[in-house]
Amino acid sequence: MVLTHPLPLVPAPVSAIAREGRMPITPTTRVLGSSPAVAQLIDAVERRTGIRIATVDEAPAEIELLVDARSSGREGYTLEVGDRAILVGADEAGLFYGVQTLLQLLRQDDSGWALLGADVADSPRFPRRGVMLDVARHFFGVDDVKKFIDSTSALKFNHLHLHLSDDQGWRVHIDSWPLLTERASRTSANGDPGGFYTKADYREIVAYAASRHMLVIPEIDLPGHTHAIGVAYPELVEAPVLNDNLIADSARLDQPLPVAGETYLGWGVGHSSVRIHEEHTYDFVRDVVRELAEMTPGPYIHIGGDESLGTPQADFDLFAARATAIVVDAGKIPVAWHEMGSAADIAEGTVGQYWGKTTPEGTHAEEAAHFVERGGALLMSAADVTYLDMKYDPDFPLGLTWAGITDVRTAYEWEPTAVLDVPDTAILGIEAPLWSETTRTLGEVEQLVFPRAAAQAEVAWSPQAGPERTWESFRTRLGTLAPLWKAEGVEFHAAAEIPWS
Ligand code: TNX
Repeated sequence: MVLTHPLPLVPAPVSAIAREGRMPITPTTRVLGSSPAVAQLIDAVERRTGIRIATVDEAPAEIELLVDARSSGREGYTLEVGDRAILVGADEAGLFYGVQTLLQLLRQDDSGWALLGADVADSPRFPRRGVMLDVARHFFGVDDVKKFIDSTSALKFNHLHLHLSDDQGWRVHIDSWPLLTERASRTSANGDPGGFYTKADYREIVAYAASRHMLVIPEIDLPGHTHAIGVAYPELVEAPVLNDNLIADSARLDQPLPVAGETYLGWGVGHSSVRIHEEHTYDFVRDVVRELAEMTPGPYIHIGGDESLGTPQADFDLFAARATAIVVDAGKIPVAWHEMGSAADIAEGTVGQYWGKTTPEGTHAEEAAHFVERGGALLMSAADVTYLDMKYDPDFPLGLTWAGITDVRTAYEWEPTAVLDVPDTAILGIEAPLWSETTRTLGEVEQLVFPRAAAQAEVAWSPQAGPERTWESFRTRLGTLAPLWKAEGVEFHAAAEIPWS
C-alpha cells in the first residue's frame, strides 16, 4: 500500500500520526458498540466497499466504538488504528466525527480494503460550522436535503441553515397563514417548478439532520425578499420598488420585473418589503415564528434582514428591533444578516451573520460589530471566500460572480477572526451559503458545493496553526476524497487545482 503523507484526512485533525501497516476490512470484520454511529459505519462501509461488516455484543471485535466524556473536548474523539481500530468519542457527535475520519482512512489496494494505520486525536476549533441551502430560489425536496446533510455532515459541519422564503417562493407550511404555501410555492426562479415542505417534511429533515449531529436553523427572510408573501397576502406588503439596478439587471438577464401579486420569476433583489407600520405585519411575524419555533428543537430562528433596499432605513431599524424581540419572546435566539446591526436596539443576544467581504466595505463592519455590542456574537460568511454560489472560474457554467471568482485556493486561504475588529471570542464560527438562483438540481448544487465546502470545513474545524493547515497539504489531502464522493454519488467539481486520486 502506498503510504500517503500526510494522512488523507479533511478537515485536518488536531493531531494525526501515521502508523506502519494497515488493518484489513473483510466480511469477517466485526464491530462492537451500542451507538447509532455503529449502524452508520456499517452502512457507509458497505456503500463504499460492498463488504457488510457484522456487529458483535461483546469483545473481541476488530473495531470498537465507545463514548467516554473524559476522552476529549466536545464533539472530539480519539482513534487508534493498529491491529484493531479503537474509536472513542467524547459524546455521540464526537463518535460520529470519528466514524467520518475512519471512513477517510478506508482505502483499497492490491490486497483489498483496509484502514490505514493511524493515531488521531481531534476536536473542533469552532463550535459553529454551518452550511446554508437556499430552497427558495429553487426548491429541493426532502430526499435532496437528506443527501445534502449526509455529504456535509461527513465533513463535520454541524449546522444546516435553510433559507425557507424569498421573493420567488415560500417553502414551509404555516397553519395560521395557509395561503403562503397554497399560492406562493408553486414556482422557482426562472419559472422552474417549486414546492414546499409540509410540517411533517420539515420535522423529517430536522430529525434526519439530528441523527447526523446537525442542527437546523430555519430562516424566514424579512422585511425584504418578501414578494412571495404578497402573492399570498397582498395586504402584508408594499408595492414593488423598481430601482435602477433592478431595471438594468433584469434587462441584462432578460428577466421580468416584479408585478404586485404575481409570482416573481427573476433574481433581482431589493424590491420588496412588508408593511412596517401595520400591526397586522407583526401578527404575521409572530405566528410564523411561533409555528417555526414549535417544530424546531434547535435554539435559533433566522429572521433575514439582508438587502432590504425597498424598506426606508428608519423603518428597517424599527422592524429589526421588533422582529428580533418577537423571536426572543418565542423562546429562541434570533439570527440576522449583518444589515440588522444598523438598528440600535436590536434584541440583546442576537447573532449576526456577516456576509460582507474579507476586506469589509461601507458600513458592513460597523453593523456586524453592533451585534457584539448588544451581547450577541457573529457567524462569518465572508462572501468572497465562503459563498458556494460564486463561480470557480469565469467559464464555469453555474453560479454568480458578484462577490468574485472563487477558486478552491481562494476559498481555503482566509482567517475568520481576522476580518472584523471584534474579540476572537465573539466569532462563533463560520457558515458557507449556497444560493440557488442558477442551480435547478441537487447535482448542480453539489458541483458548486464540492470541493469548496471542504475548504470551509477545514477553516472551521482545524487548528489555525496546525502543521497541515497549509494550501499544499490541503490540496493533497482533498484530492484523496474523490473515491469517497464517487461512492456516495456526490457530483463534485474536479477542479484543476487539485491532484485528484
Ligand atoms: C446576496 S448574501 C443575497 C442573496 C443572493 C446572493 C447571491 C445575502 C444575505 N443576500 O439574496 O441570493 O447574494 O449570491
